Amino acid sequence: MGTWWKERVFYQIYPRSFQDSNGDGIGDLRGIIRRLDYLKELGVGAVWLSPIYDSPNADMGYDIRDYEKIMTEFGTMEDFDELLREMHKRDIKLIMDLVVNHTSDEHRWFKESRKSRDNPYRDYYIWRDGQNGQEPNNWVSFFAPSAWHYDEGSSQWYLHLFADKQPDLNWGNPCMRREIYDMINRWFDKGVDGFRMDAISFLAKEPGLPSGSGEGRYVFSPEHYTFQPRLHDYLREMRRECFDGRDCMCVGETSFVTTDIAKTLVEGGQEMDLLFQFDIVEMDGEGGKWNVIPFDLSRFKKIINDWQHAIDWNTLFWGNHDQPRIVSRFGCTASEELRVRSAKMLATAMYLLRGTPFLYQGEEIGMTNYPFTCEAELRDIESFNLLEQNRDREDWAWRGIRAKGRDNSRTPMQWTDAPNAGFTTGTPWIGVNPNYREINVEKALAEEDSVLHFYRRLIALRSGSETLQYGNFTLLLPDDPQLFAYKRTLGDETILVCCNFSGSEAAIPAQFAGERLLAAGADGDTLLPYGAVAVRIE
Ligand code: ISL
Ligand code: CA
Repeated sequence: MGTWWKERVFYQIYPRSFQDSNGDGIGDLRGIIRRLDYLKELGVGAVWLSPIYDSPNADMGYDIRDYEKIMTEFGTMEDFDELLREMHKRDIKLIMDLVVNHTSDEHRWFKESRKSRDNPYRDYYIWRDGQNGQEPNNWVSFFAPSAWHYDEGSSQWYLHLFADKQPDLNWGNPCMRREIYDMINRWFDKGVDGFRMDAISFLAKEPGLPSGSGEGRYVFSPEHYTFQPRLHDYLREMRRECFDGRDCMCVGETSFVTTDIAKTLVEGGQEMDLLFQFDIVEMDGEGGKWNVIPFDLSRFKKIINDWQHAIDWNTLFWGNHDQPRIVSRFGCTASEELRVRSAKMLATAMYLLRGTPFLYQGEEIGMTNYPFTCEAELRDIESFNLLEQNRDREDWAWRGIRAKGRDNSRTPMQWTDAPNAGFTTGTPWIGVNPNYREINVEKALAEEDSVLHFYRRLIALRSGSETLQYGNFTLLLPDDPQLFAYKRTLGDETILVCCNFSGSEAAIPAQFAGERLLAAGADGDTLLPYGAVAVRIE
């Protein structure tokens, strides 16, 4: 017991959209400093900061031009040092985003690399000759039709699993790896407490880069670049070179992970401490995220139960900067009452499980998806690519964007009912959700029953309870069509949680009689639609 990253609640900040301090419409580091007391009062013990490094923003900071310079719009290195100091003063840990599957094409290494085939940096990236004037293989990119881009100057193609402005680094090159480790260590020397490892599943590509099997010119081929044997070598090396011997943590963003692969990553403490799995956030997509299907409670229960038992310690999250807003997604926004209640229910369902909670900014006030209607309102390269490739079925693409587009979670944090929700005095870089007069921090603070106050109580409850932190997990009522329920036990203490995921009332089963620790929409023995209750049993 006593591991800080198991006991603290994490809060993800997307800096561009959190708080602007100088009226340029872009959130910045000084804006974050201004809101640290807010986070402290919420009960947050650690912050994950999405990338704040110098970037041309083809993918909003996930395309890094210089790992050791702060993005000009966000501030200076002095601002960063002050932010870190102010966080530590409040006993809030800071973890940074580590984006090392790729850099920006404007990174110094890539500019060198593309100069000529014999440049010393050539091998820092993945260059290949074409095949009969076409791409070296048929891999599709997440943000473009092909994962290859032809470089006129040196007459070869480079690999980019994401945008063409995000060339993949060649992890087979030991000099490149050394430079990455040195960079990580310099951030540690500054005092940061850990890293969230972006797109970490993809670092090692299958030797020979074989084409994927499937129809069509470009084929989705994750089997050739996820969890390759060498990935484990790189992660162990990184651990030895950077993490060992420090009081730090790292959490991997492990797209495509299974419970079996997860064991190899987190067991034995040799590769990563925690990981983000995708099974929950991929539940409402059929054959890809854009074919939206309804929430399926029995499937949800199975996923949670499998993960809770598969590995010792999970991450618990509903959202992040790549996901839509959870209350619009798996809750209910049909009325203000149901928005508030379902937001509380979702928090109860997820954050009393065994693992480390990661809240995404705005979730704690129940922020919702944005009613996007036209391309001018969008900013995300993934959505532009989707529209571009689906001109023949734009209605389908727009349904996907409204339900799942990443911009839903990137609209500005809603602080007050002042113009632009108190986020900026200028013009925000992306539109503020029109519902900010009803949904904002100031209003939520003033209302005892708000989602925000509920999150505070929930975090305080969890932080003060060894049973909720370290207790065993048992799924209850596995076949109930409305209720998601579970038990946490430690020593002779038992806490039961019961959540109504349906739009109809449900009777609270008799076993849930006990001291009510937390409740939303629990009316006597009835759980109202989207209600939740947590009880301590004698
Ligand atoms: O795109 C995916 C599958 O649809 C994901 O599995 C993908 O691995 C994941 O979205 C990667 O996300 C991270 O890296 C991206 C960046 O755009 C995201 O914002 C970041 O979270 C590239 O750096
Ligand atoms: Ca600013």
